[in-house]
Amino acid sequence: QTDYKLWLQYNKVANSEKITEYQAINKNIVTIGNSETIQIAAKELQNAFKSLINKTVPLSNKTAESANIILANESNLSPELLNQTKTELQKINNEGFVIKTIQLKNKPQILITSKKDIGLLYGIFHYLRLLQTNQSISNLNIIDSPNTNVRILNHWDNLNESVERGYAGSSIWNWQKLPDFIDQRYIDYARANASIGINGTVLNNVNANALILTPQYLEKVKALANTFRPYGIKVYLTARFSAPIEIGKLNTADPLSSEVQQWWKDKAKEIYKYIPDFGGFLVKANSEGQPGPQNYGRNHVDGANMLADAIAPFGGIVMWRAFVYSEHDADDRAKQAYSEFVPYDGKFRDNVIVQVKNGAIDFQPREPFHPLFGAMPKTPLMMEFQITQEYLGFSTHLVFLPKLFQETLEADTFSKGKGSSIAKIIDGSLDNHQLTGIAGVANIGSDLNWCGHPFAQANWYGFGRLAWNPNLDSKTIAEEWLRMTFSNDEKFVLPVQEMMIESREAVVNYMTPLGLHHIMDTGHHYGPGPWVSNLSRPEWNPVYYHKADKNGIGFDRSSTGSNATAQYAPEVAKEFNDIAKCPEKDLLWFHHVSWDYKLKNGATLWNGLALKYQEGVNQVASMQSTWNKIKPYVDEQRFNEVEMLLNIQQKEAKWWRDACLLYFQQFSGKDLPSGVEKPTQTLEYFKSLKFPFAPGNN
Ligand code: BDP
Repeated sequence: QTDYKLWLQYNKVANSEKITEYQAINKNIVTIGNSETIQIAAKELQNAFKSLINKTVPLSNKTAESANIILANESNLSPELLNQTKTELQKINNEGFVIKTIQLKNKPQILITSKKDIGLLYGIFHYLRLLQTNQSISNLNIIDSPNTNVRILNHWDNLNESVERGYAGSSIWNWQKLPDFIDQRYIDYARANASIGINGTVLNNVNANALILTPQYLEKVKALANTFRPYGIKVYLTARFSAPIEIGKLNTADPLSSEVQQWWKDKAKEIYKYIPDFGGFLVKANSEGQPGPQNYGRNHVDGANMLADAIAPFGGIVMWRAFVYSEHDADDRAKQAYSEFVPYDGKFRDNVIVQVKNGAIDFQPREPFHPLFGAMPKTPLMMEFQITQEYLGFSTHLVFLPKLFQETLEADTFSKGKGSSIAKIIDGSLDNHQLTGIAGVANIGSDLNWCGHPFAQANWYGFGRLAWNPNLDSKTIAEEWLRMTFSNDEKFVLPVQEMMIESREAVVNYMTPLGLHHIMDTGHHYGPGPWVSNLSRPEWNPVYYHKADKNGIGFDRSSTGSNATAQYAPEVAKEFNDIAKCPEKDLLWFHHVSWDYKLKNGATLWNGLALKYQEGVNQVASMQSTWNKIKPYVDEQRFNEVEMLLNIQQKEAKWWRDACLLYFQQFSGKDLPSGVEKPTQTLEYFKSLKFPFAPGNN
């Protein structure tokens, strides 16, 4: 099946001049060194050349006359080769690479070199991307290194093989057959990740099961770690804080108890016996009912540092999540992580990194950036994005997430004055941190096409590319991905690229325009549920977030309300706090706004809101019409799949629009403006829809 190959389709290059150029330059692959990684790299080149340029390129360990593509890390370079790449090699880090056209005896050659062999693997994938996207490969001088050191997928996979918030089938980890059966998928998974520079994977759900830390499972984890190792991917696990009780027979998990500390030290030692390069722990503690240090009157620092001390002797790290909110202080959930974590700035061990979601609530179609970014300069913070589309139409809706990711990464926190972007916080450059990282909650499952929607693969791809370089432009990412995954024909690439870029704003418009958020239906978070008000905790209810009443709509987080705006640097706070200056895309996030309020385009808030919902529906219609036009460039199967999925998306965009507008209309008491289609169903109908078996909600 075509989809299974992801962005590594290696379709034959259509342009015959390019084929000739590529054939002339790639005559012989030379490897110096014999690690598994270098062998994988050479094999990948051979396979790719065969399909891209229809050529069997031999492999040897000696350079022939000319047109060799030489793979060797720094320590294996001959003095002659080293001489030609010395300055470039100084500019890369341990995972970086250099791709340079050099001369040997006056004959041009391509040298791919690095500090470590993993750089060679990243280098060949970069090189192949040039061919896949039909770029020139003469006179190359590419120097590239990842900007962050932990580029990691978070699998929310359970041991029973279900996936929390997974919409692409079940888990790809077959715990039952591990450790003896190594599914080809594990290798394909590692290869795909290596091709975009992902170097870590957390195998199991943040809502953790302590059993993963028992010998029976560690054997299985070890088998996966062995499979991933040559691809540069380290394995990490979630640590259930109460594991010492559940699997250790202790009667406490108090982080200050010496017994507990010793238990974790022994556990770490045991894990490293199985997996000598184990990456470390990801921890969700005292959040949504998960156990944590607060159960014992201790705090996040006590908990994180205890685990960090246990794992430090072996070089592991602790990724401690800041996704916390408590029911006892529900006046504004958006403020809680900041209040809880900022006092601990600078108090965590060196091998702890705090993992923060992009926004302060929960992976919404749009959120202003999380106020913790910029507020903890003495603590390394890593980004947590969600690649799986929990609140964005699952794997049914086409939404290109790198556009969303880029919006957050570019946001200016002003923490050290203008230019203090989140990208600079994440890559450690702003506050001078060595430990840096980006996590993405994976959208991968057992579906034949990995991600459930052909275009959802672009979100995995784009996440990896942005983790490598948080400054990349999402437009470039979309273009690369389209060329590699479908076709290099500009008549295809340009319109579909535009469609992808637009898709993010489309979902915002038909679900939660103008700063609305968390109005999805209970539990599954799929369709609209702005009316929901019956859940036990106030901040689980959509009505808590939109606060619609006859005076208006929106959550007042300004100084007249919860004052969440004060958690941002003064320059940012000033803007968000002032209804006239607040970007309209975030208006109802920060302000309770009257229905008659005049928007910048002169429309009243009610009319503007209704028109945004309609615009979202129109955008999906235009995505459909783009897709219909590019039919000649896409294979039938993928064309049909996307066509059907866009039809669903169109239907559901209308569902969102009609359900939300009918509901909010009860408060505004106003008619729909012209240009907005009339709903064909009643509010009662929309309220009556139930989805007891929606996927991912387990
Ligand atoms: C929310 C999900 C929930 C996760 C939680 C988390 O609804 O399933 O467990 O986030 O990130 O988005 O811990």
